Amino acid sequence: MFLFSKVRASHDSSTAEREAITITTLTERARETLNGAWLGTHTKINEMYPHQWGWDAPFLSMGWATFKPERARQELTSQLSHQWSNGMIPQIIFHDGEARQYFPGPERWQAHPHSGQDGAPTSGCVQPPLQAIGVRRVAQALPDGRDFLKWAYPRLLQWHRYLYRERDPDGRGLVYVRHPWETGLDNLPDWDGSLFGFELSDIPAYERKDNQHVDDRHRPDNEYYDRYTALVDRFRAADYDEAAIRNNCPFLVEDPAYNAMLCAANRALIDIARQLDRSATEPEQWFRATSQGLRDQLYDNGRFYAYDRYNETMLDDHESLMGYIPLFGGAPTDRQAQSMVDRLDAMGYFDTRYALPTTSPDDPAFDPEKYWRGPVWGFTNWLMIRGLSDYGFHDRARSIEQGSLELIQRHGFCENHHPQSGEPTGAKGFTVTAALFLERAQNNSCPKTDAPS
Ligand code: 9WN
Repeated sequence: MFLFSKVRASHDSSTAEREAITITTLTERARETLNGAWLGTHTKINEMYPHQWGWDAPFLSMGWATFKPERARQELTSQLSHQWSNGMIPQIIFHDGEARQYFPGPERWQAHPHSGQDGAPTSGCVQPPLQAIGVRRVAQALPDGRDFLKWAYPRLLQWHRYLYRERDPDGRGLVYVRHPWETGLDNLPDWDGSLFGFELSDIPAYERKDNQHVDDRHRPDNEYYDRYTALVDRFRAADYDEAAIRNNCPFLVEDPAYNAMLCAANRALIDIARQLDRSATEPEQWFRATSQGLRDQLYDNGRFYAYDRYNETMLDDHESLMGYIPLFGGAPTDRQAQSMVDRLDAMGYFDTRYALPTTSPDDPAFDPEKYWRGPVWGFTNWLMIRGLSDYGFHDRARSIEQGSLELIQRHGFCENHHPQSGEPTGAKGFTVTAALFLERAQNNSCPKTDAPS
């Protein structure tokens, strides 16, 4: 066993109580959490996010694959079935057509005509492209995994083709995101410069719903929501035509974390192509172009930086995990990886009680209670554990794993936590955390990240 065999927390008064919550008990609770959120074709993230989400769905599928692989297949089948005709896999699928307790809902997006003829309405942007990784994992758990791969592979190819065609128009090997929501790491301080760099015109009235679920102080401020919403309004006005959006969108950012996940997904695609005896030339070219783009254009002095295409500037004012997530996906050289780990140490990411804070405690924008500006998240810890393990930094991976486990033992499956106290700072009953727990518990030997076999 890699990390789950011994849970060694510091010996305070609740240690005995915590150690009594065994992995077996947590596994049962994680399964109950997923079972309770199953909606017949997909998983509701939780009460705050009552729909199917872009990168959450592949994470969820990996959790389901550990005990109900048929549901894992359905999770991804229902997501891939809502692919747009241009290949895009949307950030949100509103399966029952209702906004419910979420803003922005289908009325604000008005993206329905693009969502496929019989499909449910969707939002009109993307999230990190982890689907190929989910598909590969789920196929391993299915008795007829090859059939699933055959069904999914052309859809995955269309998805990656969309990203390279529409989001890398100059062939830099790096795809851009056009909204902070597309990064998945929505409120990192790194995006502030680009998000606040444009004139805001009148925004038609809207009502936030997120702060009805979670205390205001944990969520992005209203001035951020105004800009998030203004970008949505621009996409709608351009009728989701990517060229028109590109010409009129003040937020166009090459995010290294997004591109790193794309690298990892390309590696999964290569592997799937080989399993199906198909040519892997296209995903191989993509992998080479993006990993080289990351190394040559976005790396400097121990970390990766985002590039703002609109303002033609590197976003180097802040220090956040975005700069290190490329350890996942295999782009950095070994030397770069070593410098990244040295820098992670120097920037205090391992100094908080629970690693890894999403923004460095040394950054002036660090806020241990604010969405993506300090709290510890399961999503980012999972990526970093995998990336660090791939490059042989097992001790650091283990310390992140141990802290994550302790947070679950103390507080259950939450969206994110204060990196010092461990108190939940986001939504509760968070299915993705439960799924990632199940995935790690089953695959605790941390195999190499999606390396082509
Ligand atoms: C916007 C669903 C999603 C995650 C994101 C996380 C949060 C949404 C929001 O929740 O974003 O997509 O309304 O804040 O930032 O990573 O996919 O869990």
